[in-house]
Amino acid sequence: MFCSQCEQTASEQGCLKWGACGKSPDVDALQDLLLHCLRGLGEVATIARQYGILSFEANTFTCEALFSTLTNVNFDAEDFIHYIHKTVQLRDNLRALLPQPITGSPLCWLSVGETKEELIQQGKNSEFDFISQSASNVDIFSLKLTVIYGLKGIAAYGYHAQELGHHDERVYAFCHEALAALSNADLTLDDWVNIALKLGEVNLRVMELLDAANTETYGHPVPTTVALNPHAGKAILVSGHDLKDLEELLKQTENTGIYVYTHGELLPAHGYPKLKQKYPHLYGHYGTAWQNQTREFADFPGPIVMTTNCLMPPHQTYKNRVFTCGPVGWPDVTHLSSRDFTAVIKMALELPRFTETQEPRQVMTGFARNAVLNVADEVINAVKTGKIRHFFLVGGCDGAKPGRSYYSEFVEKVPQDCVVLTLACGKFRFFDQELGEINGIPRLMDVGQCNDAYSAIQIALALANAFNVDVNELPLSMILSWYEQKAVSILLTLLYLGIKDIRLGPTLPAFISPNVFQLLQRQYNLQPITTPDADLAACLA
Ligand code: FS2
Ligand code: SF4
Repeated sequence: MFCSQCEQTASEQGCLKWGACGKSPDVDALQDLLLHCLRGLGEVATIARQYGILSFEANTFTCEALFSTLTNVNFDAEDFIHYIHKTVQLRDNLRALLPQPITGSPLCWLSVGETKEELIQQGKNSEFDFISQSASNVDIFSLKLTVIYGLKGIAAYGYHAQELGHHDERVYAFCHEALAALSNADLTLDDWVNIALKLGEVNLRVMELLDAANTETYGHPVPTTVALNPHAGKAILVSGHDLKDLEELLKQTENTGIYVYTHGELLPAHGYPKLKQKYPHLYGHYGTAWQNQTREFADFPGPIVMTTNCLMPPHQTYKNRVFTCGPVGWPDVTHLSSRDFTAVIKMALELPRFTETQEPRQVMTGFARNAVLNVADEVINAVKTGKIRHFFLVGGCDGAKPGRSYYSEFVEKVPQDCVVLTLACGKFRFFDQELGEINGIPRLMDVGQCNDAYSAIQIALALANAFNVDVNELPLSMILSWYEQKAVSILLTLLYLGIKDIRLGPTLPAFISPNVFQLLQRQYNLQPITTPDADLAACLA
């Protein structure tokens, strides 16, 4: 087994015996075989495009299948066996439409085993081949891994946009081309740097697509107060990132007396007018970031719907109350394949209710680009008059490592004349802090999910435009935390945009080789976090 795609990786090389996330070596091997087959599909789809042959099914499937291999999404071997066979079938269907046969490209013709054991062995062999073919140049290997992981991020965003009917053929074309490029032994280090930066560009496009999908469907987020204390009554908890799943559940729970709570990255859903305002039983938020779910899910009285990552190995105390949707999977956990939440609602009505009401507690969310830019004049004025000295974007993933207390300490130490923008699940370390306001502008603003990084980028670009400066000249510092592969694609987008001086932690990706990191340091002054005091002082200098 070899997997180094997330920050939680077990050693400096990667998880080699068992995933720190709970992924078994068998599932890892099946994921490797799936990727291997997707590379073949990528090659055939790229050639087919040259003949004007497009397959909508192959496009959307590529996103779903890649998304399923992202950290903490799917742990079910049977799902991967299905994805592997479907990849081969789609590849063969597309290949049959070509006017000329493809020669000299083994992945376009690869056949896969029948049994689970054969597929696992084939997956192990494919991983071994990929590593040994790349071993001669660690820096190219590092960039290939960066591209594979970044593709998973693009696929996740593409999947969510697709769910709401938004597509861009250019995104699919890039995914297929990049998958095909992994078999091209002639590509140089510079070629791989260019593919990685191109990935950042395409990721910006897919995030734009998702932003349009979310805002056109649910309205632009507005600043919204969200209750953190439970309401007496029956309850369903929804975790992950998928707004469409949440909307369907809200529709089906109308007039049932059930209160729906968000968990983790679904907190920003409360800011969307066509969710919160339309469905008053979208009551509040329960719990914090993904790594606390085993404790939080155990304490929640009702069923739990996991719409995307980050799923942890479910404990027996609540496993029978967990339901998965879309690409998410865990063996023996009920999967809802068609957004029919009847079983969830039935369980919620049978299970105990929240009985006691606690002291009211609340947080604010909904400071996405439209909300922030609506008060752009006030913000610009506050900067010009010296009332706001600096902005910090403290955003990204959370995780279990102790070094992540850096981020809460950092926010606590941000001076009174500075504003903190945040997004993604890393915010749960400080999301309920009372940071007050500057001239009516909140000092802590939740821009949204990791999926809303586009919104934060648009805020930065609009401010740069208003001040007529380059974005790197703004009084803005980016203090990022990473965990999984969406963070990889976002980082590549920021680098593609030429954004410098990003501080990244809590540790640097294991898959980035020392030479590749040096290159990023030289060109972008990308740097690891140090201590909150030292980094704050450097940002404000
Ligand atoms: Fe957090 Fe996990 Fe959002 Fe990441 S809930 S680390 O995969 O997607 O951010
Ligand atoms: Fe290890 Fe992360 Fe891969 Fe899981 S996803 S096996 S924790 S590197």
